Amino acid sequence: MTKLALIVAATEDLGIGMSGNLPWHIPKDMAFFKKVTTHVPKALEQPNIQNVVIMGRVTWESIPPKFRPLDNRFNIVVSRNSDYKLFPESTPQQNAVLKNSFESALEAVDPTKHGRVFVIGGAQMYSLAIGREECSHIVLTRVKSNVVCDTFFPKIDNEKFRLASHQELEDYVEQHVAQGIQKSKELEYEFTLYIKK
Ligand code: FOL
Repeated sequence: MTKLALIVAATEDLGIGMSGNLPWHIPKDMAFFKKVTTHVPKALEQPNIQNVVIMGRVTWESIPPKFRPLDNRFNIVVSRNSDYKLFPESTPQQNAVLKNSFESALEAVDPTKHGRVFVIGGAQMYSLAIGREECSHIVLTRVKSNVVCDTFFPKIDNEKFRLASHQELEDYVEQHVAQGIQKSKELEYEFTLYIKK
């Protein structure tokens, strides 16, 4: 059973998106996202292993074209429309595939080639993933402001997940992480981790 991790930035009321985009621009959080999703755990490190990012079609379209597919990660995009073109006017990229359900996205993960599996959004993918037994970690950047959102992360059941310590977060991501409240222009945020009980 391949474990699943969710990674997300969300407000106190779990807002994650507005009109198909992120409601904020926090460069250090984006750098954290890139580092965490790219880093293959030391225990798995072998040449040619990369992590997987699973996302819905709306999230795929929200990533600036110059960053798509996310580099050094195997990108799996979910759309019920099997005719959807990930690269409408250019050649398909080998680290990006389209799957027509969350279930078939999981089946496309190959433990001999892939390291960690991250679900990176949006709301529909998170809701499908969080309920699964394989979902072991939620890497949550808590945005401490109320930003208007139209898309929300599902409620985190505290009977199923516990807030981990900062040390557990650093141990999980195998890197130093800024501790406590961070500031980015007018926004405050904090890097947190939830672990399946
Ligand atoms: N998790 C966290 N913590 N913050 C986020 O902003 C976030 N965003 C998504 C999922 N989980 C998240 C989904 N949205 C890119 C853009 C949007 C996006 C995810 C990724 C993106 O372009 N990433 C590039 C880096 C871009 C840059 O350096 O500005 C990458 O290579 O990861």
